[in-house]
Amino acid sequence: MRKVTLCFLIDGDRLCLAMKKRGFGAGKWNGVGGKVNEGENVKEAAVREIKEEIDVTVRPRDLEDAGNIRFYFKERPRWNQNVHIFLIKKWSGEPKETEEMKPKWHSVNSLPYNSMWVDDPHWLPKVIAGKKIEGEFHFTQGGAEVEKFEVREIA
Ligand code: 6U4
Repeated sequence: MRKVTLCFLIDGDRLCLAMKKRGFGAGKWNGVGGKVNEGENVKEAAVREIKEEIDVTVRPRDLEDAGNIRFYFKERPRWNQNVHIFLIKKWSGEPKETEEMKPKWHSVNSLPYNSMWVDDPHWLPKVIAGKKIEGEFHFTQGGAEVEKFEVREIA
């Protein structure tokens, strides 16, 4: 299964989400991340994607492991992915728009869930609250509908 990263910068009660401008999940507000390349570990991949997608520099030790979720797409098993989630409280630089993503700070109390992946309301509040999670979601309709899911708090 594809191994990918998903990273959230958090500053008090503000969360940085980025609008994906192209590719998988285009048009959605999301965390920052992408595929883990050959020869990279998950944290190296996260650091690279954050730099490429919003031009922010993060040290590997400042990536807080918030757990992982496996996403299964019924009609498109090639999209199945194991997403490693990181919460980040320390970084350098201000998020900037790139060819791939347009970042924006959002209040954690009013996140744009209608323009996010449909699974996010089921687990993102836990991650923001500092919980570590493990879960899985089974999608139909190419990711538009959740058929069944489970999210467990593991720390
Ligand atoms: P391309 O193919 O160029 O778009 P890349 O930018 O590396 O590649 P991709 O597809 O590898 O992006 O990564 C997908 C991103 O979307 C990862 O950060 C994980 C995230 N993601 C995938 N499914 C998600 C879901 N159901 N809910 C969610 N984020 C998801 O919140």
